[in-house]
Amino acid sequence: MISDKKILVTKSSMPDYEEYIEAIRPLWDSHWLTNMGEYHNQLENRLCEYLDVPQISLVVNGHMALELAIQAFDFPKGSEIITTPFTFISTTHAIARNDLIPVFCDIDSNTGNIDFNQIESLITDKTVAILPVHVYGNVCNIEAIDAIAKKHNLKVIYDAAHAFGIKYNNRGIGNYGDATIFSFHATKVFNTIEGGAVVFANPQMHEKLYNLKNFGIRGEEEVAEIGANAKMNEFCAIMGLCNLNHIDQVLATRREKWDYYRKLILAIPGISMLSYDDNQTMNYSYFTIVLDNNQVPDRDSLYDYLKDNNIYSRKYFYPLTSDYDCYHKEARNSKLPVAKELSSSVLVLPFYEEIEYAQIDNIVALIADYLS
Ligand code: T4K
Repeated sequence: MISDKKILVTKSSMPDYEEYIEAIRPLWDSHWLTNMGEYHNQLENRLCEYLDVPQISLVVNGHMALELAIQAFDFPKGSEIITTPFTFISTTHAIARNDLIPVFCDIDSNTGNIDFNQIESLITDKTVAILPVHVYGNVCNIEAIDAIAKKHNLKVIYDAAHAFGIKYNNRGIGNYGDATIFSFHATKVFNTIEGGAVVFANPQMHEKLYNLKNFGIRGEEEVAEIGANAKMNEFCAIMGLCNLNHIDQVLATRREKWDYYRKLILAIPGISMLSYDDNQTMNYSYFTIVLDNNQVPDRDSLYDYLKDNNIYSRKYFYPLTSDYDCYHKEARNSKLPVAKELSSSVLVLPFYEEIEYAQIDNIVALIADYLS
């Protein structure tokens, strides 16, 4: 049953062409295209409301959100940050590019998130922070992480690149930890083409980030910090404003399709899905299946088989970031058996707002046939 067209792992949500064109028209009058323009500011205000956070700082992408959020804490060079290896490479790079050392902690096989039970054993006198990821929009054990951080006087910086719009205990996910970052990349449930944002618990940190994302400039004749250029431009901000007009509908459609997909896929022996906390809402971002590792054929051959049938799933997140050449040295002594096992048995199947029910049926039937 080869699909006649390529089905990719995701497909960006976009507003109608006319809506976007109409929305960008004023830029031809103002000629103001970037550097904290009107639409940048409008999007910050609307996101504060939507994400239920008191303040937010937009940046050019999720990676710079993380890199600059870490920089804003002024940790001494060579300090250690405890983090997960089961993530996109951006998370680990953001630590290393701040001249800090990523210390990899194993994960929980039920959720894919950092295993909070193992964090304390990794703390040394160089540890300054914990950087967990709400992987696939699956909320970490916030209370446990918070308690460890308080006990050892550590900062908590959440990578919520996958967790747009999620609430935990009825509060926006950005309200937890000392900082939370979001990604608004084209592949995310909400996109600004490229984009990202940071939320800090301490409101004064937003001023610091404002400077850091604009070269550290404080005034025409004053540069106080070694900043970057990480400003979101007006075309991206307007894409965000348009996409935000439809986000509730996008999430409702995703939910219906997710429930349908989930029911079918879980009927296949040897396939499971990760568990989500009862106290969180979901954003239906990544449709991730876990194959029983004793299953024959294995994950990699299923991936290849689907590809031969024009279905492009992804092995997010394999390899572990600790296994890439540039991090191998740091990870040499880490014991990460659960992360290794999960990373070799997960597969993210195509899923997006516009996926058709017939395409879901086709994907599930192919998998069932191949595994039977
Ligand atoms: N932290 C975490 C935990 C993250 O997962 C990410 C990013 C970040 C931090 C950093 O945030 P950003 O700096 O990216 O904002 C993709 C995304 O580029 C990346 O944002 C995402 N995580 C990562 C998990 O996935 P690739 O290399 O797999 O993307 P690519 O180009 O293969 O695209 C995947 C599929 O998406 C395509 O097959 C089709 C679809 N697509 C792609 C693009 C670029 C579209 O429909 N439209 C598009 O414009 O990294």
